Amino acid sequence: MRTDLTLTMIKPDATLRGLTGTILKEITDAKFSIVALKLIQLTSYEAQKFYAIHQGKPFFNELVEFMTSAPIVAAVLKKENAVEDFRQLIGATNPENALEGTIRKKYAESLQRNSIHGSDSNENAWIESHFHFSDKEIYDFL
Ligand code: DGI
Repeated sequence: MRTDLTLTMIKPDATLRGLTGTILKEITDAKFSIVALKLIQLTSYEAQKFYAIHQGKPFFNELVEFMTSAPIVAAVLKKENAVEDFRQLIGATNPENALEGTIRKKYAESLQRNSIHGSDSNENAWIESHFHFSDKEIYDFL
C-alpha cells in the first residue's frame, strides 16, 4: 500500500469565498506536490457515494447538500507520509478544535463548512483518488 499519496477536496464554502488559490498555496508551501487537479461540481449521487460511510447519520443529507452546492477542487497530493502529514496541516474536523495555524482553523466557517477534506487512511487515499481521477490523470512522476 502506498503511503505517499492523499486526496483533498477544497469544499464549496472555500471555493465560493475565492480561497482556492490561497489554500493551494498553503498546500504547496507545506511541501506537498499536486499530482492531479480539477474543479468539479459533484452530483448528489457522487456526494452520497463519496460519503457513503456517513449514510444514516443525522448530518448526512445536509453534508450531501453542502458538498453539491457549488464546485469543489479535487486534488491528489504527493509527499512522504502524505495522509498523516496532511491531516495535521488541515487540523481537526471541527474548526473550534483545530490547532492554530491549520487550514481549518484559519479558513473554516463551521463543522460542516470546514473548507477542506483530507483522506484518513492510505487505503481511503487510494479509493478517493480513483473516485475523482483515472490513473492517467494522476501525474505520479511529479
Ligand atoms: O475526515 P473529516 O472530514 O475530518 O471528518 P469525517 O469524515 O468524520 O466527516 C466528514 C464531514 O462531515 C466533515 O468534514 C464535516 C461533516 N461532519 C462530520 N461530523 C459532523 C459533520 N457535520 C455536522 N453538521 N455534524 C457532525 O457531527
